[in-house]
Amino acid sequence: MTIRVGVIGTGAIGREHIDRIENILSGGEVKAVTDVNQESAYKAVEDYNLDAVVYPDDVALVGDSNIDAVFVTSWGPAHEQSVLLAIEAGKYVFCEKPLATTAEGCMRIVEAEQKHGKRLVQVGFMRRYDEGYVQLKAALDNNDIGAPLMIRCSHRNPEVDENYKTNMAVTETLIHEIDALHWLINDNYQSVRVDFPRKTKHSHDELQDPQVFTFKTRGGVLINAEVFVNCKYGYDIQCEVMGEEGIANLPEVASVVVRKESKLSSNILNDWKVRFMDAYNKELQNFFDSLEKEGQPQGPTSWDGYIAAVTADACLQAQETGEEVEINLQDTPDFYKNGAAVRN
Ligand code: NAI
Ligand code: ISE
Repeated sequence: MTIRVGVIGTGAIGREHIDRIENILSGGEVKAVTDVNQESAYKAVEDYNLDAVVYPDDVALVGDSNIDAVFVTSWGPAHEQSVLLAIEAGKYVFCEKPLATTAEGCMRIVEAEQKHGKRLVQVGFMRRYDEGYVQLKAALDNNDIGAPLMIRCSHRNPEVDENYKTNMAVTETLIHEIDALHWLINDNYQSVRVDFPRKTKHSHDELQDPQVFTFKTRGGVLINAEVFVNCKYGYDIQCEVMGEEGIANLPEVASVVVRKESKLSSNILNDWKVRFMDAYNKELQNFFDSLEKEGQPQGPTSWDGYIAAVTADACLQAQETGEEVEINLQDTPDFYKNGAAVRN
């Protein structure tokens, strides 16, 4: 079975996903594209030699009866509308993060999906497919280091452009940690506060950088998550879990270690596209395979998108107020209980 895909948003990650669907993965084929920048949509068709229709907007693309699954890779504020349209049309959806930019928006999607009666949506939290995170989770699930007590993690980008503002450290960047960490330890967040160390000279007026978020979970784990998006030296994702019996670290990306001229050195990656390439491939292959085998996606759910949005909203409030902010999730509907990591 080949899943016929329509892509909404042919920017950076839209093109990356088109490339992997067409050239790396099996089980999918891009048959339609759209972008508010129509030139970009036509260029994607040309660059990837697609046998695909270019539509003027998401309404027209979703209405195409030859499309089985919709990939939502437009910018965040446009996601909710496209996902709701796709659910209404009964199409499968792969939606890049964020599922929607507010918790209310995510809840509208959750409600629409439940009304449809079957899971249709997978959210692009690709770290759950990264080999390092998979190994770290297996060690924790296997009780290798006993009960987790503390987590220290970092999300560092070499630099960001001038449009990147303080709030985007949460909505664009920390959102990956927000999803990955509660999944790693099967726990939910209770509160968050944020501290702002001295600002790097490499930032600009509207971006406080770095930022340190401190979460408490319902199970009592303390999480210290640093976001530093002008760190200059590379793209670096770190995670250390301290347990009652030992410590488990996210593995470093494999890189040759060179001893030369009195120096010991190895490379650090510079680009998220490269760091998580295998994870993106696996998440999308899993999406296609699940549709074929199970008739519904098995990856991160709309409920995971909702958890991330509620938590992100609390982080934004913590940024603005300087206070510790409670994170209040609604109870998980039965519909999502097999897919979401839950401890209510
Ligand atoms: P981008 O700015 O390169 O591309 C977004 C594209 O969407 C642009 O071509 C824009 O014209 C188009 N667009 C905006 N509104 C639209 C609408 N209503 N209908 C159709 N097209 C529309 O951005 P990028 O980096 O590709 O990010 C896209 C999404 O993917 C964002 O939500 C971002 O957070 C997410 N993302 C996820 C990553 C991950 O690691 N999972 C990595 C990078 C981005
Ligand atoms: C980008 O939007 C992503 O989603 C990447 O995965 C992330 O690591 C990067 O920091 C974001 O800017």
